[in-house]
Amino acid sequence: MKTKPYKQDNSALGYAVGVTLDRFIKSHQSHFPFATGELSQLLRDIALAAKIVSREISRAGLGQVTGAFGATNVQGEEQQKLDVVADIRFTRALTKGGEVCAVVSEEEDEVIDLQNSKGKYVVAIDPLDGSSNIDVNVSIGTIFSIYRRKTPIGSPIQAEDVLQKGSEQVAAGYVLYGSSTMLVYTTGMGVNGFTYEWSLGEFFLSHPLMKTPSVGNIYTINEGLFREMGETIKSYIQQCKEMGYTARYIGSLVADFHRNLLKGGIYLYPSTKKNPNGKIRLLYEANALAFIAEQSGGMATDGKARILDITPKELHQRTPLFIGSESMVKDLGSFYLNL
Ligand code: AFP
Repeated sequence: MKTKPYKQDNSALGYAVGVTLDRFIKSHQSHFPFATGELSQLLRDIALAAKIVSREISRAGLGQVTGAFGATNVQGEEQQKLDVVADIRFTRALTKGGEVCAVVSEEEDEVIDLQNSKGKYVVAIDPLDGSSNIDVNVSIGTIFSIYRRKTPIGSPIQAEDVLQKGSEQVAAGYVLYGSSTMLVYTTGMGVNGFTYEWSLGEFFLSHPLMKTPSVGNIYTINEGLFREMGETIKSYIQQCKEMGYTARYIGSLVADFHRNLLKGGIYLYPSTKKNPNGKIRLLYEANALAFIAEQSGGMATDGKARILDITPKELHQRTPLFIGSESMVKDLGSFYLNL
């Protein structure tokens, strides 16, 4: 009988489109010397919670999960029911997994000490980013940063464990609940994106080794705040218009960032009169996206320094954020003196 050998596609060296997230994580674990599998398990825990949250979101109009929860978070923002649901789902997954000792969440005033004497990782998370878009069926997301704790395992959690610079992240990512649900993450060796196939209950590699275009033509900013902005940023916006750039603003950072990552562009949230330190939170929004931006060839700055070099002083610290295609962020730099 004539047979035909099956031709395996090895060309992508472990980055073959269609590989499951689980298999991908496992096959890349060996790239880390002394890997124990805990970070891999932690990423799986996050993926599991993301699937559950994705399910809750997809039923948002049907269940009783839309609308305000009736409380405000530490930042004085009204919590939505799905904010609270997502916070519970992710915290539960991180607690059960056993690899994490502490969680910093947008929805919690204090650090959550998981009372896990074996956990060596700290997670900073915005469980549901873009809350104002929940009730109107527009894309929202989850953003996470993973750090190795600084103090010895088993000892009480200290400020130095949670207030680490973005450059110390061991992994970071986001989940985008959009026209499909995607998980995009990096462990410092490139950025990979996985699309969720709900009927199979699996994330599959769909966007291997993502690279952002170094030039784009999209600028993303809440221009409704124009009057509240400084002169420098106003001039930059004017230049964007003169260059014929396209304005795109969803109001969910993950969705705005993801579009610009794929198409090329710049996202700007400057300081305003209302938010003199900017609005975006350093620990669980800016740092993760800055890590991903840099890993995909882009840049992220607060207008003075690289986002990843900022030493945080507070859990819920805010920062101005300018992030996206390298040449666009550099161009913006010519408007700021020390960029
Ligand atoms: P939360 O929904 O998690 O509070 O964050 C929303 C957000 O930080 C970010 O996702 C948006 O890009 C930004 O706020 C939108 O802010 P404006 O409503 O001021 O444009």
